[in-house]
Amino acid sequence: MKPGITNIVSAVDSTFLFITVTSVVLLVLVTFFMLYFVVKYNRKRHPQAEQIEGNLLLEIVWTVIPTVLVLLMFYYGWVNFSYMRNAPDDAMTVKVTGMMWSWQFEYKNGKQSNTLNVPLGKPVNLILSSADVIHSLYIPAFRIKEDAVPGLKTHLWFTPNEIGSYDIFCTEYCGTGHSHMLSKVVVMTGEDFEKWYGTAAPQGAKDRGLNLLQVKGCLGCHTTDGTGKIGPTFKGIFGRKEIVITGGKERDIVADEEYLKKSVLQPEADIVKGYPPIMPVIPVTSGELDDIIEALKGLK
Ligand SMILES: [Cu+2]
Repeated sequence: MKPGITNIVSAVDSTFLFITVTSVVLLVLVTFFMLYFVVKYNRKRHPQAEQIEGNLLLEIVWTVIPTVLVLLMFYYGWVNFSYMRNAPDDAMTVKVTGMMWSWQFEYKNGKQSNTLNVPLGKPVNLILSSADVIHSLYIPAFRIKEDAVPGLKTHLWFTPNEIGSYDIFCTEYCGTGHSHMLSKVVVMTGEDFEKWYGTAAPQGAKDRGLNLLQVKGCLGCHTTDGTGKIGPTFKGIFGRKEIVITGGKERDIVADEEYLKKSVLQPEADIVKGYPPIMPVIPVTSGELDDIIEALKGLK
C-alpha cells in the first residue's frame, strides 16, 4: 500500500479534480489568448501581414509546462490506479456472479445473497465472473467499476467507511433487462453483519424456494404482486391457464408442476403470449427446482 492514500474514494476524486482543474485553467487561458490575438491583430489594425520569426523562451515555456502537467497526471493516475488494483491481504472475499439480469453474491461460508452485505471498515475483495454475457459491476459511491466476463475472473476491492445502503448498477449493456440489473451494497456494523452472516439457511422447501427465487435472480424479471414486468408475474402462477407459443404455434396450457419445471430448464420451449423470448437458462439442481416449485405453489 502506498503511503498517503487512505481510501479509493479520495484517491479517485483527487486525481479527477487535478485533471479537471488543469484542463479548465488551460481552456480558459487558451480561449482568452485566442480572443485577445483576434482583436489585437485584426486586419483593420494590421493591414499588412508581417513575418514573426519565433521566440525561443516562449516555445520552451509552452513545451515544458504541458509536459510536466501530463507527467503529473500520469503519476497520480498510476499511483492511485495501482492502489485500487491491489486488495489488502486481510480483505474479506466475496464471489460475484453477474447473470441476465441480476447479481449474485456468495460468501466464504457458502451463504448467498442478492444484495452485497458488508461490515463497516473491513476491506472487501470482490471476485467477479458472469454466467452468460459480459456485465459490469459499478458502485458509484465507492468509485469502483469492473467488467464481469464469462470464463474469466476479474477483481475489485473497496473499504466501506460509512453505514448505509449504496446503489449497484450494471454498466455494460446486456440485453432487455439491463436497466433492471440493480442491487445494493448494505454496509452494517460488524455486529449486525456477524448476525446476518451466521444466520442458517432457510428451512423447509417453501422458504428455501422463496430464497432461491431471490438469489437466482428470478425476481429481477418476475414479480410476486400480480404486476407484469419483463416476464409474467409469479402471483397465482400455479394452476393458471395461459396461452403459450410453442414452435411458432399458439396453444393453451395449465401451469402445472411439469410445465413450470420445463419453463425453468428450457425457457425457450414455451413462451407465454405477449412476452419476449428472452429468459436465460439459470443453473439449478433438481432439489433446488423442487423447492422453487413449492414456493411458486404458495404464491397465491
Ligand atoms: Cu448486465
